[in-house]
Amino acid sequence: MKIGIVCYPTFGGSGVVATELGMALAKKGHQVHFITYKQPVRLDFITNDIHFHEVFVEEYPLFQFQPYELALSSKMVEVVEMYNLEILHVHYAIPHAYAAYMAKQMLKEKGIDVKVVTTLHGTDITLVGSHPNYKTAVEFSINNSDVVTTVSESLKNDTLSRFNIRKDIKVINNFIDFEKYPEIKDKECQRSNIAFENERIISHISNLRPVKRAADVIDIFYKIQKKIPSKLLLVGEGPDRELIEFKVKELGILDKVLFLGNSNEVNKLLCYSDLFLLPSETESFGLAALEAMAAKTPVISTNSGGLPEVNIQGVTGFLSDVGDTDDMAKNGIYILENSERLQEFKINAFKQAERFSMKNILPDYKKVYVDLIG
Ligand code: GMT
Repeated sequence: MKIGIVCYPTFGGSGVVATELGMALAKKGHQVHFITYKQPVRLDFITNDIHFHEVFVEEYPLFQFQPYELALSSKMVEVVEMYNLEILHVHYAIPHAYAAYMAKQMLKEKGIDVKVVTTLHGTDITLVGSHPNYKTAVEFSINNSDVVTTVSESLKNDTLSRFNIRKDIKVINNFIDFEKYPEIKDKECQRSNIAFENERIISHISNLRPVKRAADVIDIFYKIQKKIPSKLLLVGEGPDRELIEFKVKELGILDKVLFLGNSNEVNKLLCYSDLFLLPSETESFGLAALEAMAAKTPVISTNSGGLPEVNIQGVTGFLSDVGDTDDMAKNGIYILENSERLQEFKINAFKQAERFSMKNILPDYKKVYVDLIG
């Protein structure tokens, strides 16, 4: 098959899923064309079957905002024509689904019938997409995609309740490429680089936007480390970084918190981890939690959005109400205070992650494509 993948190329979950999907398809011999404004950060696999097409928007003094959607639609038309693409798979509705609709119409005029698959990821529905500024266009482009998928049941329900949707929505969960999670726990993962022998290692990975409630991460860690000697690894960059750095300093725990910035090797960082914190306001799925679980790390999360579909209460970790940092700290201490119990949670987390392995999920996407193009 010849597939165009449109995504955000940055560290956000939707870009990660789109890139992993493209690489997996290319490994199976399909022709994959990434169409976006920068090479995707997780693209770490080169073959004849992977192509990258940069969408370039030239600055012009008249424009206050650069017309990215226009340039993206034009690029999609150009690439579909040149490489005979059969499918455009767009990740994140804004503005990708709308730009794909425009490309489809332009191609129709040339007698080309390209199929559009839209995968909704979360904030394109919950936070941004349903805002009155975007709602009409998002609803229109969902209804005019050939196939629509969401990454969780929860996001499907959110989409149906916030928009007037006439299309069937398929749920295809996010997935993990287990080849990237080798048995590195004991061999290469030198915990002594980071923590003393008696310390537990706690981690959080996100783009530090307000929806991630990074200040709650600090609160939870502060409460845990009073009872259990521990270190906190913070991976990611974003608007709340300064706020939490300030908070860490104010609480006097600067020596226990490592700010590691963005990383595209989270699997290697997670190998150190005993516990993962994800106290988000909402998560359509929580790919970061799944990545932690694939690295045998139990998860303390909120119970909002799609998180209960990933993290199982009392088995792979615990879920609490948004903002209830006392409960999250209490649960974290419960897991960490007993080594046997911690080991059990680690094994359970890994087993649950295996349910979302790429080999289980990839066939669902392939079926969508095959059903569309025959
Ligand atoms: O929230 C992020 O970190 C980025 C965002 C995105 O779209 O890039 O993530 C969303 O998509 C991920 C992949 O499907 C999901 O795992 C995240 O839960 C979702 N984020 C939210 O719903 C807040």
